[in-house]
Amino acid sequence: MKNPVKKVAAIHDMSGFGRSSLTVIIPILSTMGIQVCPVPTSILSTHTGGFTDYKFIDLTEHLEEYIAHWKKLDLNFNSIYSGFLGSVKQIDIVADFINFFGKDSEFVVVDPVMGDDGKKYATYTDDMVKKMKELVSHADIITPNMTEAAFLLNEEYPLKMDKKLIKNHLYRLADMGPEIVIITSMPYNISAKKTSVIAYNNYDERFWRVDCDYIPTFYPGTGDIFASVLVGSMLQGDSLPLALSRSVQFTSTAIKTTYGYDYDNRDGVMLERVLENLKAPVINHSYELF
Ligand code: PXL
Repeated sequence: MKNPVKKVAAIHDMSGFGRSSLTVIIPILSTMGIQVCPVPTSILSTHTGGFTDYKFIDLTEHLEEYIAHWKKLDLNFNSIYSGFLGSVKQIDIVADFINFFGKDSEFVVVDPVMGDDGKKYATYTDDMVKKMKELVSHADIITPNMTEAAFLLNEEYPLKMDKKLIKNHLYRLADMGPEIVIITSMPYNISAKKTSVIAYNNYDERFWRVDCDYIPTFYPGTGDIFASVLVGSMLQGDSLPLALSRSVQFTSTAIKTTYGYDYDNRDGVMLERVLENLKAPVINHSYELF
Protein backbone atom coordinates (compact mmCIF):
# COMPACT_ATOMS: atom_id res chain seq x y z
CA MET A 1 0.00 0.00 0.00
CA LYS A 2 1.31 3.42 -0.94
CA ASN A 3 0.12 6.53 0.85
CA PRO A 4 1.87 9.79 -0.01
CA VAL A 5 0.26 11.72 2.86
CA LYS A 6 2.49 11.88 5.95
CA LYS A 7 0.91 11.33 9.36
CA VAL A 8 1.49 12.96 12.72
CA ALA A 9 0.21 11.55 16.01
CA ALA A 10 -0.69 14.72 17.93
CA ILE A 11 -0.96 14.23 21.70
CA HIS A 12 -2.62 17.40 22.99
CA ASP A 13 -5.82 18.69 24.60
CA MET A 14 -8.84 19.96 22.71
CA SER A 15 -9.96 23.36 23.99
CA GLY A 16 -13.34 24.32 22.58
CA PHE A 17 -12.83 28.08 22.56
CA GLY A 18 -9.76 30.26 22.15
CA ARG A 19 -7.59 28.85 19.36
CA SER A 20 -4.91 26.69 20.95
CA SER A 21 -3.69 23.09 20.92
CA LEU A 22 -5.65 20.79 18.57
CA THR A 23 -7.83 23.58 17.17
CA VAL A 24 -4.73 25.18 15.67
CA ILE A 25 -2.57 22.08 15.15
CA ILE A 26 -5.11 20.32 12.92
CA PRO A 27 -5.74 23.18 10.46
CA ILE A 28 -2.05 24.10 10.23
CA LEU A 29 -0.79 20.60 9.51
CA SER A 30 -3.72 19.81 7.19
CA THR A 31 -2.95 22.96 5.19
CA MET A 32 0.66 21.80 4.97
CA GLY A 33 -0.58 18.52 3.48
CA ILE A 34 -0.07 16.39 6.58
CA GLN A 35 -2.67 14.18 8.24
CA VAL A 36 -3.18 14.76 11.97
CA CYS A 37 -4.19 11.79 14.12
CA PRO A 38 -5.13 13.28 17.50
CA VAL A 39 -4.64 11.62 20.87
CA PRO A 40 -6.76 13.98 22.98
CA THR A 41 -5.31 14.25 26.50
CA SER A 42 -8.23 16.28 27.86
CA ILE A 43 -11.18 18.31 26.72
CA LEU A 44 -11.67 21.82 28.01
CA SER A 45 -14.44 24.31 27.33
CA THR A 46 -11.71 26.94 26.84
CA HIS A 47 -7.94 27.05 27.26
CA THR A 48 -6.75 28.09 30.72
CA GLY A 49 -5.10 31.39 29.76
CA GLY A 50 -7.30 34.19 31.06
CA PHE A 51 -10.50 32.19 31.45
CA THR A 52 -11.79 30.92 34.81
CA ASP A 53 -14.43 28.26 35.64
CA TYR A 54 -13.66 26.32 32.48
CA LYS A 55 -14.82 22.71 32.28
CA PHE A 56 -11.80 20.38 32.34
CA ILE A 57 -12.42 16.77 31.34
CA ASP A 58 -9.31 14.73 32.09
CA LEU A 59 -9.11 11.77 29.69
CA THR A 60 -6.23 9.97 31.46
CA GLU A 61 -8.29 6.90 32.32
CA HIS A 62 -9.32 6.42 28.68
CA LEU A 63 -5.98 6.99 27.01
CA GLU A 64 -4.47 3.54 27.51
CA GLU A 65 -7.40 1.78 25.81
CA TYR A 66 -7.44 4.40 23.05
CA ILE A 67 -3.75 3.79 22.38
CA ALA A 68 -4.10 0.00 22.78
CA HIS A 69 -6.49 0.06 19.82
CA TRP A 70 -3.90 1.91 17.72
CA LYS A 71 -1.24 -0.62 18.76
CA LYS A 72 -3.48 -3.48 17.64
CA LEU A 73 -4.02 -1.78 14.30
CA ASP A 74 -0.24 -1.59 13.90
CA LEU A 75 -0.43 2.07 12.85
CA ASN A 76 2.66 4.06 12.15
CA PHE A 77 3.37 7.76 12.10
CA ASN A 78 6.01 9.91 10.40
CA SER A 79 6.15 12.03 13.54
CA ILE A 80 4.85 12.13 17.09
CA TYR A 81 4.17 15.57 18.52
CA SER A 82 3.06 16.06 22.14
CA GLY A 83 2.05 19.23 23.97
CA PHE A 84 -0.38 20.12 26.77
CA LEU A 85 -0.83 17.18 29.15
CA GLY A 86 -3.46 16.81 31.84
CA SER A 87 -1.85 14.71 34.61
CA VAL A 88 1.37 13.09 35.84
CA LYS A 89 0.14 9.69 34.66
CA GLN A 90 -0.39 11.04 31.14
CA ILE A 91 3.30 11.82 30.94
CA ASP A 92 4.11 8.11 31.48
CA ILE A 93 1.50 7.20 28.87
CA VAL A 94 3.12 9.56 26.33
CA ALA A 95 6.58 8.10 27.09
CA ASP A 96 5.18 4.60 26.43
CA PHE A 97 3.54 5.85 23.21
CA ILE A 98 6.88 7.23 22.02
CA ASN A 99 8.68 3.98 22.88
CA PHE A 100 6.14 1.97 20.89
CA PHE A 101 5.46 4.18 17.86
CA GLY A 102 8.63 6.29 17.81
CA LYS A 103 10.76 3.52 16.30
CA ASP A 104 9.06 3.96 12.91
CA SER A 105 8.89 7.75 12.99
CA GLU A 106 11.25 10.31 11.44
CA PHE A 107 11.37 12.40 14.63
CA VAL A 108 9.55 12.96 17.92
CA VAL A 109 8.72 16.48 19.06
CA VAL A 110 7.89 17.17 22.70
CA ASP A 111 6.65 20.69 23.31
CA PRO A 112 6.99 20.78 27.12
CA VAL A 113 3.92 22.97 27.57
CA MET A 114 3.87 24.05 31.24
CA GLY A 115 3.53 27.81 31.45
CA ASP A 116 4.35 31.27 30.21
CA ASP A 117 5.52 34.61 31.51
CA GLY A 118 7.38 32.92 34.40
CA LYS A 119 4.26 31.16 35.71
CA LYS A 120 2.82 27.66 35.44
CA TYR A 121 -0.53 27.16 33.69
CA ALA A 122 -3.37 26.62 36.19
CA THR A 123 -3.68 22.84 35.73
CA TYR A 124 0.09 22.15 35.98
CA THR A 125 1.51 20.90 39.31
CA ASP A 126 5.12 20.76 40.54
CA ASP A 127 5.03 16.98 40.06
CA MET A 128 4.08 17.45 36.41
CA VAL A 129 7.01 19.80 35.92
CA LYS A 130 9.32 17.16 37.46
CA LYS A 131 7.88 14.50 35.21
CA MET A 132 8.20 16.68 32.11
CA LYS A 133 11.98 16.58 32.65
CA GLU A 134 11.77 12.81 32.10
CA LEU A 135 9.57 13.15 29.03
CA VAL A 136 11.96 15.47 27.17
CA SER A 137 14.57 12.68 27.30
CA HIS A 138 12.33 10.70 24.89
CA ALA A 139 12.24 13.51 22.30
CA ASP A 140 14.37 14.29 19.26
CA ILE A 141 13.23 17.92 19.26
CA ILE A 142 11.94 20.08 22.13
CA THR A 143 10.40 23.54 21.82
CA PRO A 144 10.13 25.18 25.27
CA ASN A 145 9.39 28.88 25.60
CA MET A 146 11.70 30.80 27.94
CA THR A 147 9.51 30.02 30.99
CA GLU A 148 9.47 26.29 30.24
CA ALA A 149 13.22 26.26 29.57
CA ALA A 150 13.77 27.87 33.00
CA PHE A 151 11.53 25.21 34.62
CA LEU A 152 13.40 22.36 32.88
CA LEU A 153 16.76 23.79 33.93
CA ASN A 154 15.77 24.87 37.47
CA GLU A 155 16.89 28.36 36.53
CA GLU A 156 15.46 31.71 37.59
CA TYR A 157 13.03 33.35 35.18
CA PRO A 158 13.77 35.39 33.12
CA LEU A 159 16.90 33.73 31.82
CA LYS A 160 19.84 36.13 31.52
CA MET A 161 20.36 37.19 27.89
CA ASP A 162 24.08 36.52 27.86
CA LYS A 163 25.20 34.62 24.74
CA LYS A 164 27.53 32.25 26.59
CA LEU A 165 24.89 31.47 29.23
CA ILE A 166 22.21 30.87 26.59
CA LYS A 167 24.50 28.43 24.77
CA ASN A 168 25.16 26.71 28.08
CA HIS A 169 21.41 26.40 28.72
CA LEU A 170 20.92 24.90 25.26
CA TYR A 171 23.77 22.42 25.85
CA ARG A 172 22.25 21.41 29.18
CA LEU A 173 18.83 20.88 27.60
CA ALA A 174 20.42 18.78 24.84
CA ASP A 175 22.19 16.77 27.55
CA MET A 176 18.74 15.77 28.78
CA GLY A 177 18.34 13.75 25.54
CA PRO A 178 16.95 15.70 22.57
CA GLU A 179 19.11 16.29 19.56
CA ILE A 180 17.53 19.63 18.73
CA VAL A 181 16.58 22.22 21.34
CA ILE A 182 14.60 25.31 20.38
CA ILE A 183 13.81 28.06 22.90
CA THR A 184 11.14 30.56 21.85
CA SER A 185 10.21 34.03 23.16
CA MET A 186 13.78 35.03 23.99
CA PRO A 187 14.26 38.81 24.51
CA TYR A 188 17.85 38.55 23.23
CA ASN A 189 17.67 41.54 20.91
CA ILE A 190 14.94 43.45 22.71
CA SER A 191 16.78 46.79 22.46
CA ALA A 192 16.12 46.53 18.69
CA LYS A 193 12.45 45.69 19.50
CA LYS A 194 13.00 42.09 18.40
CA THR A 195 12.12 38.76 19.98
CA SER A 196 14.18 35.68 19.15
CA VAL A 197 14.01 31.96 18.70
CA ILE A 198 17.36 30.36 19.52
CA ALA A 199 18.15 26.76 18.65
CA TYR A 200 20.90 24.22 19.01
CA ASN A 201 21.43 21.14 16.86
CA ASN A 202 23.55 18.63 18.75
CA TYR A 203 24.10 16.61 15.55
CA ASP A 204 26.16 19.26 13.76
CA GLU A 205 26.82 21.38 16.87
CA ARG A 206 25.43 24.55 15.29
CA PHE A 207 23.39 27.28 17.02
CA TRP A 208 20.79 29.33 15.12
CA ARG A 209 18.92 32.52 15.87
CA VAL A 210 15.83 33.88 14.12
CA ASP A 211 14.48 37.30 15.11
CA CYS A 212 11.10 38.86 14.47
CA ASP A 213 9.47 42.12 15.50
CA TYR A 214 8.47 42.18 19.15
CA ILE A 215 4.75 42.98 19.48
CA PRO A 216 3.75 44.08 22.98
CA THR A 217 0.79 41.75 23.38
CA PHE A 218 0.01 38.13 24.20
CA TYR A 219 -2.20 35.57 22.47
CA PRO A 220 -2.60 32.02 23.79
CA GLY A 221 -1.79 29.23 21.37
CA THR A 222 1.11 30.90 19.60
CA GLY A 223 3.54 28.26 20.97
CA ASP A 224 1.32 25.55 19.46
CA ILE A 225 1.25 27.42 16.15
CA PHE A 226 5.03 27.78 16.10
CA ALA A 227 5.63 24.08 16.90
CA SER A 228 3.00 22.85 14.41
CA VAL A 229 4.57 24.77 11.53
CA LEU A 230 7.97 23.45 12.61
CA VAL A 231 6.70 19.85 12.53
CA GLY A 232 5.12 20.36 9.10
CA SER A 233 8.19 22.08 7.74
CA MET A 234 10.63 19.41 8.96
CA LEU A 235 8.35 16.70 7.53
CA GLN A 236 8.47 18.51 4.18
CA GLY A 237 12.26 18.12 4.31
CA ASP A 238 13.26 21.66 5.29
CA SER A 239 16.55 22.18 7.11
CA LEU A 240 16.35 23.20 10.76
CA PRO A 241 17.09 26.91 10.13
CA LEU A 242 14.61 27.05 7.26
CA ALA A 243 11.94 25.36 9.42
CA LEU A 244 12.69 27.90 12.17
CA SER A 245 12.34 30.78 9.69
CA ARG A 246 9.08 29.43 8.32
CA SER A 247 7.62 28.96 11.82
CA VAL A 248 8.72 32.38 13.04
CA GLN A 249 7.47 34.08 9.88
CA PHE A 250 4.04 32.44 10.07
CA THR A 251 3.56 32.97 13.81
CA SER A 252 4.66 36.58 13.53
CA THR A 253 2.29 37.24 10.59
CA ALA A 254 -0.59 35.69 12.57
CA ILE A 255 0.15 37.90 15.58
CA LYS A 256 0.56 41.09 13.52
CA THR A 257 -2.63 40.42 11.55
CA THR A 258 -4.60 40.02 14.76
CA TYR A 259 -2.94 42.90 16.59
CA GLY A 260 -4.44 45.34 14.10
CA TYR A 261 -7.95 44.65 15.45
CA ASP A 262 -9.58 45.76 18.68
CA TYR A 263 -10.21 42.29 19.95
CA ASP A 264 -10.35 39.91 22.97
CA ASN A 265 -6.85 38.35 23.02
CA ARG A 266 -8.19 35.24 24.75
CA ASP A 267 -9.71 34.17 21.41
CA GLY A 268 -6.17 33.62 20.08
CA VAL A 269 -4.79 34.78 16.74
CA MET A 270 -7.00 35.01 13.63
CA LEU A 271 -5.63 31.83 12.16
CA GLU A 272 -8.29 31.61 9.44
CA ARG A 273 -7.05 34.93 8.01
CA VAL A 274 -3.48 33.72 7.53
CA LEU A 275 -3.67 29.96 7.03
CA GLU A 276 -3.13 30.24 3.25
CA ASN A 277 0.28 31.85 3.92
CA LEU A 278 1.53 28.38 4.82
CA LYS A 279 1.50 27.55 1.12
CA ALA A 280 3.77 30.49 0.28
CA PRO A 281 7.55 30.12 0.17
CA VAL A 282 9.63 31.62 2.96
CA ILE A 283 10.31 35.06 1.53
CA ASN A 284 13.32 35.97 3.51
CA HIS A 285 15.57 33.44 5.14
CA SER A 286 15.95 35.34 8.35
CA TYR A 287 18.15 32.89 10.20
CA GLU A 288 21.72 33.42 11.26
CA LEU A 289 24.31 31.39 13.11
CA PHE A 290 24.37 32.26 16.81
O1 PXL B 1 -1.20 26.77 24.13
C1 PXL B 1 -0.90 26.03 25.23
C2 PXL B 1 -2.14 25.53 25.93
C3 PXL B 1 -2.67 24.34 25.55
N1 PXL B 1 -3.77 23.83 26.15
C4 PXL B 1 -4.37 24.50 27.14
C5 PXL B 1 -3.87 25.71 27.58
C6 PXL B 1 -2.74 26.26 26.96
C7 PXL B 1 -2.23 27.56 27.36
O2 PXL B 1 -2.83 28.32 28.07
O3 PXL B 1 -4.49 26.35 28.58
C8 PXL B 1 -5.59 23.92 27.77
